[in-house]
Parts: sequence; structure tokens; C-alpha cells
Amino acid sequence: AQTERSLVIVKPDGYRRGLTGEVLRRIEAKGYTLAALQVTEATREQLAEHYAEHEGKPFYEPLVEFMSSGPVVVAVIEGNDCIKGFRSLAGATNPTEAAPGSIRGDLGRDWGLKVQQNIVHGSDSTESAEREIGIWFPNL
Ligand code: YYY
Ligand code: MG
Repeated sequence: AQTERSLVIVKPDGYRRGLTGEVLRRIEAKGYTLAALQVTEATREQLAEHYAEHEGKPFYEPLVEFMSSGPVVVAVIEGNDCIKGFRSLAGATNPTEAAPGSIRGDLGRDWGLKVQQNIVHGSDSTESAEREIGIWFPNL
């Protein structure tokens, strides 16, 4: 058991569909707290840093394009093992495969090949969480 922070993004599809409140509700219902929250339009620079590990992959350009297609809601959440815990709340990357009960499983749709429209991002390790928090909240 460990108190940690994770970076969560409600992606443009989630924001556009009015699912921000639902995502935040699930985060709070799980017992995590919101340490920071903002609505913003991501810059190419922020996205290039955020998704640096995926640069060069076939889905990279469409992903960055999609992530800059509208406002996103970026949050820092805090709680016991919340990195793993939020990824569990989010469900598998592909909404078609994500388990019912998860955000992507309950609310995600299969938009053809557009796996990137899966509503949320969540950090995958303590290192990525701290790195990502630095990109979106340089003052934290
Ligand atoms: O961490 P997570 O978001 O679940 O997946 P990643 O493997 O880090 O990929 C980041 C992001 O890229 C994913 O949320 C959707 C998109 N993506 C894609 O469009 N097609 C893939 N084959 C893999 C990922
Ligand atoms: Mg990832």
C-alpha cells in the first residue's frame, strides 16, 4: 500500500460527449482525491512529450492529431496505489475488449479502427506519473 499520484486525462471524445463528470465521479467514488484539475487545449509540444514512448508507431500521428482535436480535462489524482487502481477503473486500451464496469468498457465504443478514442488516459508507473505531471502541471 502506497500513497501515490497519477495523471489522468479525459480525452477530447470524453470531453465532447459530456463524460468528464462521470469519469471524475468514478475517481472520487473509488476514494481518490483530486489534487489538480484543468480544462485545456493540448499543444503539440505537450503531446509530443506526453506520448514520447509511442513516437514512430503507426498510431502515433493519428493519436496526437486526435488529442489536439478539442479540449481535454487533465487531473492529478491521489490515493492508495492509484496508478494501478485508475488503470483498472479505465479498463483495457481497446474499448471493445475493456471489461464491463470499467470506464472504457461501460462508456467506450468501437469507432472502427480508432482505438485512440478511448475516453481516458492514466499513467502506467510512478516514473511516468511524475514525468507526465511535470508536463501538464509544471508548478506541482
Ligand atoms: O496506456 P493506454 O492508454 O491504455 O495505451 P497505450 O498503449 O499507452 O497507448 C496510448 C494510446 O494510443 C491509447 O490510449 C490509444 C492509442 N492506441 C491506438 O490508437 N492504437 C493502438 N494500437 C494502441 C494505442
Ligand atoms: Mg499508456
